[in-house]
Amino acid sequence: MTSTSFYRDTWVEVDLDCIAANVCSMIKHLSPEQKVIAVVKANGYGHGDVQVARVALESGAQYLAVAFLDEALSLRKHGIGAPILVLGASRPEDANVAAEHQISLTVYNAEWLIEASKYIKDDKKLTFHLKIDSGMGRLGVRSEQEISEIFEVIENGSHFHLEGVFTHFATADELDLSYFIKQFERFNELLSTLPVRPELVHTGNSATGLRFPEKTFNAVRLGIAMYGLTPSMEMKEIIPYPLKEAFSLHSKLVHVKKLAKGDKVSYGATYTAEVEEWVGTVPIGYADGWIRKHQGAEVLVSGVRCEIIGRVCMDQLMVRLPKKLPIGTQVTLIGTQENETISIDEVAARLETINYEVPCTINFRVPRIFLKKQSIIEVRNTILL
Ligand code: PMH
Repeated sequence: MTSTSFYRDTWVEVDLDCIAANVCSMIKHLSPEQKVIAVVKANGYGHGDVQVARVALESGAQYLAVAFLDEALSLRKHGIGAPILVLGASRPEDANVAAEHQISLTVYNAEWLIEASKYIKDDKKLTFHLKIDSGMGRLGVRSEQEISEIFEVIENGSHFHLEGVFTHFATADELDLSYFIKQFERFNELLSTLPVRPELVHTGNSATGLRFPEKTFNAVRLGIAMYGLTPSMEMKEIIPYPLKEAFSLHSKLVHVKKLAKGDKVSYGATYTAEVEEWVGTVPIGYADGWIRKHQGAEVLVSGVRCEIIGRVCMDQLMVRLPKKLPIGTQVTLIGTQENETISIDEVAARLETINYEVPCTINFRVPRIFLKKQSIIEVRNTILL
């Protein structure tokens, strides 16, 4: 299924040893009965869902989570047999597809179950996790009444297996804990009204797992920290173990030329050479997710920070070089060259966003190379699939 070739000089490298180390660190940080649910939605936060899922499971994660049923089905199609939870909303008419593929869905209202039972074949059972909205205001039941209606449906039918109950915190990554504590208390209140407690109870994302493992019950939904990124800048000082950043983004110079004083560069001719200078063209642009806001920012070429000059185009951008450099010289947009590093956090700050958004938005057009022990073990070029 995976295309192993690519024909352009731009790629993402994903160091799977970093993912493995981050999963192992969280497992060590938790108590032995607590499980890790590896969150691989959005193509593994842009890293590659199948490859991250495999390495997370090899490293001791016991469960996977995605946002949508399609993502879960894609993991199944790639031979991943581990339990998978769909965290987002699914349609009741798709319940049988989920049941057939042993994919667990998130449920938060009784009518959904009644509707879904019309679609689930008699020999199938849908496994689901009940979502409690303790204050995120996104998905979930908010009252005891809604919970009892759900139990009424499952007790009167044979189509459903309640495997888990969970909630999601809105502020676990903030130093001010007041809202977090409110949510924790509300979750406990509603949890205590369940007639039976399912096998899995989980509240925690990375921030909660890192800071309050004792408040995550028996599983942590590990996302951002598995990719080696801190859940927030505020939390940087209080991360209990080192996180290893797995994602880097590279390209190459495909054209190098000397500009004369007064020559202009790119759309709008917004950049003018003040003196004679060397300029390189790099084949990455906003259609890859490297958006126009990067104009004026730095990339690494031969270990030196070089400015992106002129507007970022759809498929290309230009950088000012310290000297004439050969075609094929590597350009690192995220990652390390010699003694210089451009981290995802630096890029996020430049874009006035959070680190989560940066790898997620480097899209399918950029092939992913997967490394273990610094050797390439797989290449995934979605565009040729
Ligand atoms: N559980 C749920 C329900 C989530 O939505 C997320 C991340 C996680 C766990 C993992 O969180 P972490 O990456 O902080 O560990 N969801 C999102 C989101 O919807 N927007 O940004 C992150």
